[in-house]
Amino acid sequence: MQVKVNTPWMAAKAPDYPEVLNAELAFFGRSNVGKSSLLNALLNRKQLAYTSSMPGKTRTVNFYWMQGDYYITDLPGYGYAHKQKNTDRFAALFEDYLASGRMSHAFILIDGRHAVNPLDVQMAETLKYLDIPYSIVVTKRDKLNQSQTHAIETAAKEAFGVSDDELYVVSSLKGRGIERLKAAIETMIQLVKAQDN
Ligand SMILES: Nc1nc2c(ncn2[C@@H]2O[C@H](COP(=O)(O)OP(=O)(O)OP(=O)(O)O)[C@@H](O)[C@H]2O)c(=O)[nH]1
Ligand SMILES: [Mg+2]
Repeated sequence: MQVKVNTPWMAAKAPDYPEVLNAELAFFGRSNVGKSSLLNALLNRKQLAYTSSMPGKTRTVNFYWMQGDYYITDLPGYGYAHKQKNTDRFAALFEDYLASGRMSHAFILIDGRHAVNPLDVQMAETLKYLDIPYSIVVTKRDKLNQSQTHAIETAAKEAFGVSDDELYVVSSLKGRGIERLKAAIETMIQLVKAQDN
């Protein structure tokens, strides 16, 4: 199995996942929060990861091969499903992925324009239970002013129990905060590699 640089490896269930690499970072978050857009911003690509203003664009676990030999996975958004059939399918997809033991670190993306959502807190609890370290990424910074940004930062630190170091505020549209996140990911990958050696 060889993962291609320019195409994501898409899998709905564990037997279809690609070979494990040095590390794997995952993007979680509600539908439409901007997971795929952030991935594009990190990859410096406009439309490698499929984005849409219609929620529910991403429907599989999409593995993106990153230089330095790790994956970032783009997941479907939770909290959105047209039909019961989709709810069941997504539940199985998340169960498989969470149980896979592949993740080195998770990012929970939250939309800065909304109050902290219980679904995101629940996701954080699940990750904690599974002993998977996580950080919070506030998205769509370009839609927020200074005081709104400050308010969501404070609320996120409180609700998710993260420190300033584990909290990122980005705009994939404008590029704001992307360099800091990139640098943090770089450091994480080096640490994981050092631990493995
Ligand atoms: N203003 C602004 N809009 C953004 C930003 N990031 C994403 N969006 C918009 O938000 C919408 C959803 O973005 P996606 O990246 O597809 O969101 P997603 O989380 O991958 O959505 P699902 O795949 O449905 O879970 C699109 O219309 C994007 O253009 C941002 O930084 N600023
Ligand atoms: Mg998406």
